[in-house]
Amino acid sequence: MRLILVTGGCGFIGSEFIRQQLATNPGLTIVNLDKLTYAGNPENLTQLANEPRYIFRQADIADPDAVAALFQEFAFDAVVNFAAESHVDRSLLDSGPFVTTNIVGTQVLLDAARRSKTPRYLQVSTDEVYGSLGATGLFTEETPLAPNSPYSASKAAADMLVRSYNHSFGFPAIITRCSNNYGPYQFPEKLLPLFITNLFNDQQVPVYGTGQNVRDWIHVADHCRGIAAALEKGTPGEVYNFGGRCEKTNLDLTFLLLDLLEKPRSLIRYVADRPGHDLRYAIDCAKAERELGWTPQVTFEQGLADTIAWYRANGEWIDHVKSGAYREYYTRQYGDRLKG
Ligand code: NAD
Ligand code: TDX
Repeated sequence: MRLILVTGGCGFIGSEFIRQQLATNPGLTIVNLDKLTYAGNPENLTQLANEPRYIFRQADIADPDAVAALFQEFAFDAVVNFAAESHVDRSLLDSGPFVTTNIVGTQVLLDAARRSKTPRYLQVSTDEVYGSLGATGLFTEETPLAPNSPYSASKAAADMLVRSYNHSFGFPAIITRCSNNYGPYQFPEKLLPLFITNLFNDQQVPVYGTGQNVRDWIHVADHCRGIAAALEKGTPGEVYNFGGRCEKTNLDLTFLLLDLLEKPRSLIRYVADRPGHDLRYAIDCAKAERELGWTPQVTFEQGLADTIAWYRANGEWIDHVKSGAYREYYTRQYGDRLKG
């Protein structure tokens, strides 16, 4: 592939994908279409400022005219759709932007790609579309969709649209569903960067409920290698799950962070639970391993140590991100439940 459209490339995972794929594929050019919402940060890609194989366009994936113009300008070999409203807590405060970007935006992209006969389309989805697991079992690609939050409902709706375009029109689309990502450049509204950056400043960390919810952690570089493998080797119409085989309760993860950062457990603040909080996510990624030749490579121990080191070395990035709009969200989400 020579020319790929990446949407949402200024976010956490999209920016990793762009950095990784340009570094490993010398013949590849990437066009990044991003609206630059609160989560889209051009600073995530400053290292590509002088890279001729990287082209940026600011636009909304839900704007049919802007998207059509882009497909007129370029003949893409593939589209990888990362662009989304991605935070569950924000979807509980206001689901409108989730419906517009995640559902309508996907429909606009699908139509533009179908009209242009783009040979490959990859929808970056999430394990949250499967709902919640009990104490045992794993999500497979056959697990029925049962989304529980407005965020996951909007991602599941997008997946259904992608599925229908493949089924009805033979449109060559693939869906990938991944578990919780961690790594550098993650916006500090998500658990790990929020807790790491709060603890740097001896601020409290808000654990929802009793902290017994389980997430399956995967390093963002492994997720992006999986997406690249699915793009190259995946079968249109298929779904591929990616996970890290790394289940942790939120409380155990919090204890681990406190130990690594040498902070006292008194900084934990148990706050009211997230409404509808999914108990457990865990992925069976055997299909991706079997059919794509992919497997997660980064151990959680190493990945977490590297992630903490990255945030320690990038105080300026954190200061810029934790600016005015972030403070407004933080106050709205956590109110006076936290000190410091
Ligand atoms: P993010 O919130 O860090 O980044 C989202 C990016 O999309 C930002 O750059 C933002 O500006 C852009 N964007 C938002 N609305 C847009 C619009 N209407 N038009 C164009 N651009 C728009 O998200 P992330 O964590 O990098 O997640 C990327 C994708 O991966 C999402 O689709 C998400 O559902 C999926 N995913 C995330 C995780 C995770 O753990 N973070 C796990 C599985 C799947
Ligand atoms: O302050 C917090 N306290 C807390 O206990 C936050 C922000 C989270 N949590 C809990 C909720 C979850 O059980 O930590 C866990 C992880 O929360 P998030 O980081 O918000 O991630 P999650 O809701 O699991 O969703 C993530 O993984 C799947 C991403 O945000 C999604 O985009 C992805 O699809």
